[in-house]
Amino acid sequence: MSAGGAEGPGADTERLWRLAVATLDGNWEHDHTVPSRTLYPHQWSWDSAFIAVGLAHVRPDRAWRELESLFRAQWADGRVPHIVFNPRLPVGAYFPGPEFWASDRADGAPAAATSGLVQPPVHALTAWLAYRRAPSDAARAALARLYPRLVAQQRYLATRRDVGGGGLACVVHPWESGLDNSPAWDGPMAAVPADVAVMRAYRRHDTRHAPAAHRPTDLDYARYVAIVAGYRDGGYRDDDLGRRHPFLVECPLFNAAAGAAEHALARIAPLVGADPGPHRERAAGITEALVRRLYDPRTGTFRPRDLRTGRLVPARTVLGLAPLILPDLPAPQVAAVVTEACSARFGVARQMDRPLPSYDRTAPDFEPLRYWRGPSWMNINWLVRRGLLAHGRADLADGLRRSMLGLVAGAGCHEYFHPDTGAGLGSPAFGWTAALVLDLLAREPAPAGAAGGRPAV
Ligand code: 9WN
Repeated sequence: MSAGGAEGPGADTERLWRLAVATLDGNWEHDHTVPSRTLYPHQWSWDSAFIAVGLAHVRPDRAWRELESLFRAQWADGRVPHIVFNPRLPVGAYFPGPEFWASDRADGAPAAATSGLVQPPVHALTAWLAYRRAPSDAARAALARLYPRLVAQQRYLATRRDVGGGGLACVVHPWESGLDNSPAWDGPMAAVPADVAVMRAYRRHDTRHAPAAHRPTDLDYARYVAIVAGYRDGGYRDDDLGRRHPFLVECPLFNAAAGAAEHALARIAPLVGADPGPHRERAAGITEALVRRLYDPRTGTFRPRDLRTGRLVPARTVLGLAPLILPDLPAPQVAAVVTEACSARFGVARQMDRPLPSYDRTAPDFEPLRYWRGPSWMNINWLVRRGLLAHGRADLADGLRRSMLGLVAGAGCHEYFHPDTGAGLGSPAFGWTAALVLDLLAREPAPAGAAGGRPAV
């Protein structure tokens, strides 16, 4: 394939650009972009963040509407819900739907029906990138409106979710990690009491649109539903979680996103008349806590910590590479993570056929078709590529970029991809895949006021 390859941009670039824009336009829904018209027809939190990065290249006004519509559904305590339900859709358009989450019964929930969980806080980073891509008075005004909400999002995570007391936020459900059925959660999930028979009472929506063999199992879903039900029945309150909640994990990707958010807020603050100092301090604190609590010197990797057992989980997943996005990650950890990324487990190289898989390719339970247990995903590859660039590995970042574009050139804007064959899997018209392709294709930001964004063809 030639899209954005060493041979330079060409017809393939133009074709990809058009496909990506058409995919984003097709998924646009009055004030947000749906991840997928079929599988995920509502608004998802980290999807909207990634999507805003792509929209900033082509429809900057929509990038801000995307983020602002999400943050309008922020709860009083600062949490940004992982799903904002579109009231125009019929009951059953997604499971579990608004009737299951019952946010209207919880204190501090917004007027819109939402879930009560969060997702990785990549929004401040993407707001900063969207602004840098298309700076304007309107963009600065949008940033000024978003800034206090982004700060409140961080405060919620740093206070209500620091259940371990060590300076990191914990996730209370695998859905909060964004990598729902990653092998990283197998141990913590096995401890969650659930009976697969409960699923007889529900109708799964996902397996109507994707093969069951690609999706989490019914037992996974029984546990997902059980964890939500317990949290919901406690009013989605976070006090005393350590005593009563069955799933509590500190995730390296989630916390790396929180650290990157503080770095981004330090860049945004002067633009909106705020002090960047506290953001820099908090960023340093998160990086220090990540290294102290989640870095495993024995294997040279970052791993999630299960707060129920106090132990790091054994699986080596792509989550462990995410701390690379922190510009202040210390050199020994940078070197170790780059070594892990370049190992046979993940295969990063200057010339690579396929992007990163979501799980260690050499693991006996690597599953190339099942969701986050093997397949390649654009958002994770995009984050790791940013991390490689941040730490001076443009050579590896370029290999990753070309392999990512090769996937989409071959298969289209799919949700995820077979890690060996590159076949497209899941939804065929997926929002963040399209958005991040635009970001990979675009040149670096044009100077303020210049027309930029579209690749030379
Ligand atoms: C549950 C929307 C979301 C992504 C997640 C991905 C998947 C939902 C699901 O889809 O999760 O939140 O129904 O499987 O795992 O990362 O945000 O694209």
